[in-house]
Amino acid sequence: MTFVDKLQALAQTANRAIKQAKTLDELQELETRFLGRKGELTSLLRGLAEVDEKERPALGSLANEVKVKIESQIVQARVGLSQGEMQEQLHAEAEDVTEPGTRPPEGHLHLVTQAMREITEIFSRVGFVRTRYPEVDWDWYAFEALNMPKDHPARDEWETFFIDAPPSAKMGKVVLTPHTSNAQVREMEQKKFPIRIINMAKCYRRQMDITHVPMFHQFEGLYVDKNVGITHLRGIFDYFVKQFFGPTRQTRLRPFHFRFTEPSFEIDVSCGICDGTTKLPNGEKCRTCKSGWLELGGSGMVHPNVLKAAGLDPEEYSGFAFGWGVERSYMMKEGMQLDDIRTLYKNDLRFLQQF
Ligand code: FA5
Repeated sequence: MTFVDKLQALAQTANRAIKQAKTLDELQELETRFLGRKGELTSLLRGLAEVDEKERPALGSLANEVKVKIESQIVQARVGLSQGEMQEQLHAEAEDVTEPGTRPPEGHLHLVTQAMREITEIFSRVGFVRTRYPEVDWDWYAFEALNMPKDHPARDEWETFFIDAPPSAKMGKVVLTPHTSNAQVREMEQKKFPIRIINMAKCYRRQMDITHVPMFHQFEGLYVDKNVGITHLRGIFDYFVKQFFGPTRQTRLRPFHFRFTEPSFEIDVSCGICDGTTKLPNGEKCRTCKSGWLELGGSGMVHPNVLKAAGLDPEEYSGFAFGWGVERSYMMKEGMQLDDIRTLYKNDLRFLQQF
């Protein structure tokens, strides 16, 4: 086989192999195999030394042509393969931006938060402004200023959590507010009349059973000005109850006793299940109320001693206050017969998603 024959055979083999290469890696291997320092063309060129000296230049340039040809075939094949690979990758990674997405599950506010927003809105329509007072407060504002001196037995009902913090000589110990009534004296001290506020906050008591939770919410209304009377109290209740519970619901004031109001009342609202009749349409006795009334919360005219504790003259100013549980009010609104109030805070979505 002459040198030329060998050269042509190499060119053909290289051409075929390059055409058949399927990946860029394979092409790289072929480049090394034919054109590399230890490649087939290089070793063929070594054979030039044995060829007649006169023929050498012509054969050398022929070998160079073959080399250039193989190089350009490899470059072309490389372009073709990399475009193909890119197309494949684009196809594999393509995203259809018009495809409808998967909706994340939609949540909603906790029912107690929903109730608080609704209550705030109802009172704001008649000029009551929502205020926020500390949920950790001095004994003075939670009890003493509310006409409950130290060690008074009335305090027992507010089974209080005390904070392990240094007491103040003037203000006493630090407590987790057992009710929202700490707002009363704090608000009156500012002496901006008329006072028409709704204080809504967390309350804490050492209680836990099917009708009590250790952390719950109350909303406290306070209206103080000159010449505020029980008729105002009555009017506001009627308004709230009809807005929150429905236009057919009635209110009732029942004499009660609180140390910080005089006179004091429990407020009842007519039962929405039996419409205050104690009987259901099927003749059975209503199990929600038993008496036709549901107890909503406490209220009364601000006690003169409380006005005095805030620096006001009871001869000049008067006012009413009320404090109701948000959780209980909401349950009455919905006609819910929750057999355990703690269900509200168990975070069981099967329950919460119903509201
Ligand atoms: C009070 O807390 C008075 N401060 C209310 C008040 C304010 C009277 C202003 C007069 C003037 P009482 O302890 O009854 O009152 O609580 C009021 C309401 O809070 C109750 O009717 C109930 O709805 C709710 N409540 C009380 N304790 C709990 C509890 N542990 N869990 C859930 N709700 C509670």
